[in-house]
Amino acid sequence: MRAYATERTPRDTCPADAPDYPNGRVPVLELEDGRLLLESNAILFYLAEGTHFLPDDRFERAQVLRWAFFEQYSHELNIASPRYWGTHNLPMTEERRVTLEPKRRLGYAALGVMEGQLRQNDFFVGGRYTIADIALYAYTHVAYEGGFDLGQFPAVRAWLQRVAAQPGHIPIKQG
Ligand SMILES: N[C@@H](CCC(=O)N[C@@H](CS)C(=O)NCC(=O)O)C(=O)O
Repeated sequence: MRAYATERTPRDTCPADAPDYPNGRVPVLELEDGRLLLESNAILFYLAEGTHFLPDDRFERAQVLRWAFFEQYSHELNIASPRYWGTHNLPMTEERRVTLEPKRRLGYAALGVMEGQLRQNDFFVGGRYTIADIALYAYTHVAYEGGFDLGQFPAVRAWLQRVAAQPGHIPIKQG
């Protein structure tokens, strides 16, 4: 199994209309038989099947999906993009400038939703560490690189520490 996740996939070597990379984006998981799986949360779901990172209980599995969809629709779009512009030194175009304020507002709103959940719970689903936590940890722990201040979210900060303390945790900047 191979995973392509650590580098940005250049558009010129990975065109959007290539059949295997219809979105021209990483991560992509390649299975032993050559099949490719796109979308980070689909990959998490696939890898977690049959492990304690994905609950067996029907309602809890649906809750994992709930947070995965939340991550894609409310969190990643608003928190990861400004970070990406900064970490990749992209110019602050008019289009980016116009979307920055709404992204900031919606990103903080998403962090507020997380804060509410984590005030009552150590982890997002079922009181234990699951792929819902992994999905949300990814861009939350580097949100400061996109200009987000987690100072007003103590429960989120405590949860970040709990996730980083999980066995096998590998920091993002360690290969
Ligand atoms: N919804 C996708 C988003 C993937 C995505 O946007 N990946 C970025 C890097 S984190 C990318 O490949 N960007 C390349 C580009 O936009 O050209 C997922 O969660 O897998």
